[in-house]
Amino acid sequence: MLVGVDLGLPHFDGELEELGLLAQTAGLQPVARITCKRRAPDAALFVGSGKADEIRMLAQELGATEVLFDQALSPGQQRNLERHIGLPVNDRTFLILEIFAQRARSHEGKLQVELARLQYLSTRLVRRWSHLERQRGGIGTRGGPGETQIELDRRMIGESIKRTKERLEKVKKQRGTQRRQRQRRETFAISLIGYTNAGKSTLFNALVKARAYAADQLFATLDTTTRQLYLGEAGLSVSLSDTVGFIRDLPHGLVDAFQATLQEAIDADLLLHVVDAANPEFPQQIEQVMKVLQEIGADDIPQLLVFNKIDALAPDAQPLRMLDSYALDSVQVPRIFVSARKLEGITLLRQQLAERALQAQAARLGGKPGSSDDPEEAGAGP
Ligand SMILES: Nc1nc2c(ncn2[C@@H]2O[C@H](COP(=O)(O)OP(=O)(O)OP(=O)(O)O)[C@@H](O)[C@H]2O)c(=O)[nH]1
Ligand SMILES: [Mg+2]
Repeated sequence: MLVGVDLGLPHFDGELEELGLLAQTAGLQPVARITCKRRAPDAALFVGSGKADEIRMLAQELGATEVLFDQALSPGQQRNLERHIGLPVNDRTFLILEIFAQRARSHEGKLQVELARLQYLSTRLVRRWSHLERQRGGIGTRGGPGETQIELDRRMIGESIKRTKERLEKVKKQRGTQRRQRQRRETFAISLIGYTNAGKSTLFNALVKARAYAADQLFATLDTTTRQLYLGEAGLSVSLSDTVGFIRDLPHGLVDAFQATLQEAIDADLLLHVVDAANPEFPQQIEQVMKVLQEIGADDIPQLLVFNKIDALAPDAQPLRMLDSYALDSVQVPRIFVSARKLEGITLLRQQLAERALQAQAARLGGKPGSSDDPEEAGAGP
């Protein structure tokens, strides 16, 4: 059962569409959606106790097995809600962590997710041991057997966190060497970035004819895939990377854990910022992507906006020109319209990429004496 609480914030999703998609991606089937309005969250239950009763009754009636909140719950609120409703209660953060855990494939990805989960869990330990808590309450003194157990588990988690961090450090060092090798190759590097489900993997496949996993799920891609893309138009090859999608309110532990991966993924000469033009929320999604880019210090990399899914736009919403510009943080950025699925606009996109790769090459060669400032070439024109 999905629950959303409208606290008057701009990105409130009244249909709980994204939460529903997240739930489905995690393998759950939404049976009902409940939303309500509040000026501020209730300290104990997040919603009022009347609303909590309503959730409990509807959940019983429909046979729901879990309640998911679109907003982040404090460990205390989560615990109280579980007691009140009698079902597991989780929030968006937990759901995203679950999906990342299910999806992670590479050794490093698994370690990163593990770290983020351990950190999330360490603040919420108590609720898994609620029977011990009751026991402690019954005795009426602090420091009973329950508390000792919790402390023990905390310490174990603390040690796991330390171990995972160490292993992660080791993997990162290895990857650092790989990256230096790549930088020496001097190929023009392009990364596909964008909000989750925008169509990055579909576009990646359309461009390199690879078969990256694309699905109507959130976070279909977690690990970065890189391929060579030959641009006949320019007579050169560039590297193209498909990366993990961004989402609003990405859990903090995850941002930290994935920072290295994200930074490496977007360690590019050009970012192809893919946007789901058919999603009415696209301006907010662009904003979220820009925010993450800023957080990881990548907002100065040149961008080319790719407005995807034009096949899904109504006839009266079709673009007038396939290439124009769009104001990103009040800077005009070139924008191109495509349909990765119907392979529309791909040729134009390739031309754009070729142009940029050639410009970069000219700039690089221009730095070296005697190559592009060739006097014969300069005098050859009419
Ligand atoms: N109608 C339409 N659907 C598209 C287009 N491109 C992609 N899709 C669909 O959008 C969904 C998401 O596509 P993906 O390529 O997996 O998106 P992604 O950005 O890689 O998503 P994550 O890896 O989850 O971040 C899939 O169901 C695609 O079939 C398009 O041009 N038109
Ligand atoms: Mg993908």
